[in-house]
Amino acid sequence: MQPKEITHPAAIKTLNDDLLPAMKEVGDKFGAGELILPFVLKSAECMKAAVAELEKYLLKEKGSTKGKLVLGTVYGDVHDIGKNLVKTIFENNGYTVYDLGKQVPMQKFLEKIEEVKADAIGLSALLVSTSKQMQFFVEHARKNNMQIPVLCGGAAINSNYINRVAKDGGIYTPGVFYCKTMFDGLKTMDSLVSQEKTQFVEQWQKRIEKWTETIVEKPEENIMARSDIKPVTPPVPPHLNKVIRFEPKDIDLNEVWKFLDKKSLFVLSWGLRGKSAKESEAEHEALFEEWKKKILTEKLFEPRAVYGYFKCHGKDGNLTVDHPNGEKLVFEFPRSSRSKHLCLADYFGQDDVVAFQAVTVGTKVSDIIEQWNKEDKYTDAYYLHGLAVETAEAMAAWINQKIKDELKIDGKRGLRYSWGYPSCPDVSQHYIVWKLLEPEKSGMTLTESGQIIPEQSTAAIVVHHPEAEYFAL
Ligand code: B12
Repeated sequence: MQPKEITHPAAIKTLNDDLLPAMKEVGDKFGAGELILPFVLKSAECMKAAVAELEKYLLKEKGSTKGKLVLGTVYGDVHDIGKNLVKTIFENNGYTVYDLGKQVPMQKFLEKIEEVKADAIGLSALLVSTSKQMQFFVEHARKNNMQIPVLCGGAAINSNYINRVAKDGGIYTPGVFYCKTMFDGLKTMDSLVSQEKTQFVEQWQKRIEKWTETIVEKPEENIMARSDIKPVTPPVPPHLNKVIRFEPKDIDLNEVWKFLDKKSLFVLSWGLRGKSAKESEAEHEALFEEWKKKILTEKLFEPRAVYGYFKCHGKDGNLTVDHPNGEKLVFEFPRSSRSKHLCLADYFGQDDVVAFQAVTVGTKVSDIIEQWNKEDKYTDAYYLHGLAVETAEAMAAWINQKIKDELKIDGKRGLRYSWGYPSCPDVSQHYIVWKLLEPEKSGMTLTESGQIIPEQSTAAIVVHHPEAEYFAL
């Protein structure tokens, strides 16, 4: 093919006057709830294909990018749907994104920033425990007088946290920006690469100077506080100290999908919200059926589950579980400072029984999602990710029901609590569960921060006590 001597003016015009404005409009319509996320991704796919075509006529001149973003999910965190969406939207709005993947050590970020002279860095995290990496990065950048603006996003962070990270230890003047969505990130990046950058950063600095943290007054922790929960006679489990494992061949996904929360699938995981969602509801029911068929025929999921019953006793906020090897494993559960002063350990008496479970839809699906994103099949990757997420939740409900059936408890008895949620916030307690259930023998391992690999996995403790309820601390 003829080396590109010149950039074809029509190509530039099409890019700047038609395609980029069209993607901008897509973003605005999404922001206004007039377009659902799958259609945003479909537009991004068209944009990618159009730009690929245009590139035949575009001389890849130096600087023929709106800006360079180094992006990744922080160290210890395996969740990348958020990061992938940011990459898709930034790339299809003229930016060059250096995607370093997930579980990215700080050193790798620093090297890439230096290598490509990035205009900004984008950090993503799903859990509070891993979002600390954002603080560590800003502390390092501040200490080394770096000048790179930092964009932060993810399910478990908020502006309060990011403002604190930006201000503690002296305002990090290049800016630390909390981005609730990918489009917030895009707006911030547009300002950071525009002529108005200096003003934009100065306005941010002024805002952060005035910003003071809204401290939520917590009632004095009264260590003597106790809940009125009285232990009950525990149900008799069919076995003790025995780990039950389900391999993919043992799991009928059609059975599991009976526990799937379709509302959460359509609205939360498939992004069907806003005005245009109503019109396409029927369409998505059909899509759900189609995807289930595809997952079964192409074996896209490798569902596995483990659970078991163990002897235990609760005392003074600690739940001590008897490991079959005689070891006493202790879960220190926090006590709520709210009126009932609830604590998970209160639900267990002297000679009691507790069940633990861990489930996953496997690694294969994460690899396929990654592959499809590389092939710019963003929409399919998004739909598959959403179904994987909800199937992981459905697996947890399916096993939970099995435990309730075996313990002959029903109704709302047998609540399952997952670490990282308010009643038991410390995900590092997954390490204790891994000693009891050995989920690694079913393909589930833990990162340093206690996150589960594969990404679409959950773990939980099942409480048989009839008065058990979900509570905040
Ligand atoms: C779906 C979900 C899951 C799914 C997986 C999610 C995934 N991403 O793969 C499953 C069911 C597997 C799961 C598991 C767990 N989860 Co969960 N999960 C959620 C849920 C409901 C939605 C998260 C999500 O995927 N959102 C959709 C994506 C697209 O949004 P996002 O990642 O936030 O990204 C968007 C923005 O944040 C932004 N963004 C993100 N990153 C970046 C970066 C930049 C630079 C920019 C500009 C923007 C940006 O743009 C993206 C698009 O707009 C949240 C609650 C919530 N509503 O957020 C809880 C939540 C994150 N989970 C939570 C927990 C505790 C867990 C478990 C630890 C529970 C357990 N013990 O088993 C496990 C851990 C799993 C593991 N592998 O370790 C807690 C975390 C709290 C905490 N302590 O940190 C949450 C907050 C629920 C809660 N209310 O407490 N979870």
